Amino acid sequence: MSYNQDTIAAIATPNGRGGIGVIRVSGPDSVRIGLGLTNKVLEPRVATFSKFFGEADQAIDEGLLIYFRKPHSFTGEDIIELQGHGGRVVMEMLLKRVIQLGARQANPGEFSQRAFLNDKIDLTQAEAIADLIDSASQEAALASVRSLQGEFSQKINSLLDKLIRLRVLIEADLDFPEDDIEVSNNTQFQHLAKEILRDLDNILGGVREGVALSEGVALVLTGKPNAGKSSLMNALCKSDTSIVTDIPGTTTDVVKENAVIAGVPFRIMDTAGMRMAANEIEAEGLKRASAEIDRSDIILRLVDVSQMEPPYEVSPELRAEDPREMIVCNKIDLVKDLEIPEDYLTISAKTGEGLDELKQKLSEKAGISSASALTFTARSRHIEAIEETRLHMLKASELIEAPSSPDLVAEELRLSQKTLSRVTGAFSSDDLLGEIFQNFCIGK
Ligand SMILES: Nc1nc2c(ncn2[C@@H]2O[C@H](COP(=O)(O)OP(=O)(O)OP(=O)(O)O)[C@@H](O)[C@H]2O)c(=O)[nH]1
Ligand SMILES: [Mg+2]
Repeated sequence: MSYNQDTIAAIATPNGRGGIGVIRVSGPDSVRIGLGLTNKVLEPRVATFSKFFGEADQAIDEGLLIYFRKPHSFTGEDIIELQGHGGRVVMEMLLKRVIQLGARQANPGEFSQRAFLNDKIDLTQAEAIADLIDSASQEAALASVRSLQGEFSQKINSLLDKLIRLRVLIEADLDFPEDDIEVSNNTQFQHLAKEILRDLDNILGGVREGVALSEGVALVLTGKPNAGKSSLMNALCKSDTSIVTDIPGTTTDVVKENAVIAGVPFRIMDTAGMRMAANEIEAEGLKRASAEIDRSDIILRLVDVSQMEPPYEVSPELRAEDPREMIVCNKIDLVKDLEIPEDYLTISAKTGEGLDELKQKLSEKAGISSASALTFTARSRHIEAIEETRLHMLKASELIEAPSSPDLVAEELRLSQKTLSRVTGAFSSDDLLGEIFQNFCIGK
């Protein structure tokens, strides 16, 4: 991806009132713009206090200006950072002046995109910046910092090194493509291929945890009408987002809310109670509910125990049908001497009883017992790339074992390397880059 080597500028601090507001400028005209604003020649990495002058030489603000000379800057280009007063009008006047002096308003994520294009960071690090800013919990933030510092990239790069080593060995055999791989080499190749597959599996485990941390675990609440789904949603989110009444069929559409449970961000979805639809609205609600269930990571099926008859052991209501499903018995405050088998969770969405245990179980089911020091943030696209790499590696491994012609193995290894390189962005399409950076905030 090539980019216009023009100079970009943006307000980097959030919109609103604050003690300080920051404007970032990056590109070849930065120094000239700094001079135009302050009438001062800037020294790299020195904070210069100055007035910031407007078009008619009047001061429009005063503050600090710092110059980072290329390539020792975030983007790898000349950067100036203005620290003025953090009010909307002041910031907009300053930005306007910077644009007048030759910069253009930056697009979302354009600074990070330039950092990527100038090899200052790779794609996983760029994504980690956005994840860090969007972190919904401390665990997610710490995991983003680990990705930003390159821990995730290092794992991918060391795997790529192994892959390249195997490729070089196999390609040496390509001089004799009509023959099978030499028997003496075969064992060594098999060994290396197996090692790469093992590493891929290990990384995949960590990446899945990372995705849950950065994208949030999708949790759908389902069950019969009046089971208490909306009450539970409100209890988990500590809000009253979802309407609760004693009329069955209160919730018709999918109600969404985010909550951090035991350090793990969840996207919770309350749905319409499962029953034969009474009318068109309810039928549409049920259709939406099943679509969310299909896409979810965890299905929490809530059962109203006050409506059940013992013996509970044989109740079909308490049998999970899907590995993602978790059955939870609600309204235990209404039932005395309950003899529910111990492995079922019993709660009261009303009194809060059993909710701590439920939260613990939810974070365990999400696959993140406690966000460990080894977790880094990751995205679904990383999982897809690693899974695809795994398929090519499996094929390569089978071909080596067969044994078959080295050029077939070489092709699978080439594809493995290409697919895995997508993670760090060494092989990536302009479309993918556009999609990643457009979701960043302005000024980053
Ligand atoms: N005693 C008791 N009542 C509860 C509990 N949880 C929910 N309720 C009551 O049960 C009724 C139904 O609760 P909702 O949360 O609206 O149930 P729902 O599953 O969302 O129902 P629909 O949206 O109609 O499918 C309300 O009157 C709640 O106050 C509980 O743990 N104990
Ligand atoms: Mg409801």
